[in-house]
Amino acid sequence: MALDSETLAQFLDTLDRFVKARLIPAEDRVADEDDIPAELVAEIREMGLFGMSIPEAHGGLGLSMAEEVQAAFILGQASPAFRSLVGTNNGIGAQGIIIDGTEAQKAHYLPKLASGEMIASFALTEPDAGSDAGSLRTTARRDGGDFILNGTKRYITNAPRADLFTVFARTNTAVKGASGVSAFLVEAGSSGLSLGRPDRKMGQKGSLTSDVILEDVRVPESAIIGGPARENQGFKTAMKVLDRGRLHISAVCVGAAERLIRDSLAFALDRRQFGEPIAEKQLIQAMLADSRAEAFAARCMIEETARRKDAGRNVSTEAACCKMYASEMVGRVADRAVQIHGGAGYMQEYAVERFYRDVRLFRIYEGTTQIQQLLIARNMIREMTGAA
Ligand code: COS
Repeated sequence: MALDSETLAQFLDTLDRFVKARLIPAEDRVADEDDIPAELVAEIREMGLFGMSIPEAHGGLGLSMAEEVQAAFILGQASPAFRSLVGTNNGIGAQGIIIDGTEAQKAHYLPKLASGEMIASFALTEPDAGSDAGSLRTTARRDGGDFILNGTKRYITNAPRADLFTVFARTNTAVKGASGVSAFLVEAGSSGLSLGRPDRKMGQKGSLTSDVILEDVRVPESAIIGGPARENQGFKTAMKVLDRGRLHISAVCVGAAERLIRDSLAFALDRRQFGEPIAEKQLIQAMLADSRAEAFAARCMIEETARRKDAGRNVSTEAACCKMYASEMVGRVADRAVQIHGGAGYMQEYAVERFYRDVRLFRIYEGTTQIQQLLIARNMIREMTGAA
């Protein structure tokens, strides 16, 4: 455990109260303005939420995976925009440095990411490289002790807010697949780096994404995560980062599901039809019970996988199982939540309408359900046949 149990309990309790008192009441405003008010960003920073999983030695809270998922269960109860704001600094934006970075990279960037002074972003996806991430086309051409980056990254979470990008680019153009890719740390404001217009998304308003365009962006070879020795090793960094990220997203799905269930139950107890609250109707009860059981199952899978990860085990398969199950689960729960609300569930006055759109993304980003299936089955075959 990174925190003693009393400190952890206090932190989670404070987070729970903050989510209920400050974040949930601000959800409609965030959705309307497609942005998070500056005063809330400041409060989120003060609570240390940008650095939850960054090691204490570098200014973070140093939560273990088991602890981080507990925090994500709580944070996931509010609009995903809030989680997204801090998600890249705790997850895909910072973990590459934490897992594979040099001591100098950690010392330089992690304290600023932990405090929220810098926002990090993970730039892997491209217009023609989504699920097949290894086919990315962004190039990094060596020029003496530097590299020159060219390419376009797409749907990059937090790009409009980011100060630091982890850019995956092909350093070996002779290789088409994953083995010719390196991970570079590129700061916003670098000459030749620009952003596309913020994307207009189906949901998750307030979580900002855009293209990142690289035109002859020059970086030193020391910008490779892990230093020049890790040239062409960047895809492995991406996969390790995603293993952890998928577990985190799974926990956020559980948080959202628990919120949807709570809202649905409250509505069903209040709403009367045929002379009684609809919560007394067995067909409504069946939906509530299915949702509760499925959310509980996902919670248990995630807690167990997080424990295994903290114990040093390879959890690629389990993390993919969690991501697949939890993201599909919250989709079903959101659908039932709208159904339980009836006509009201289709109206913007009720949070379930917004969550129904928001949670759709969980089945897509950080690896689609189909990619999780592919990973799980591929690992099963390898385990059975003993193939490396
Ligand atoms: N941890 C460490 N190393 C890993 C790894 C992991 N979890 N997964 C793969 N690797 C290594 C492999 O061992 C392999 O190394 P060698 O070349 O030394 O054998 C290398 O990385 C390439 O892996 P693989 O052969 O599995 O690459 P593929 O091109 O077949 O890609 C998938 C595999 C499809 C799983 C990958 O492209 C993927 O995850 N796609 C989805 C991308 C995604 O999630 N995008 C979301 C964007 S971020 S929001």
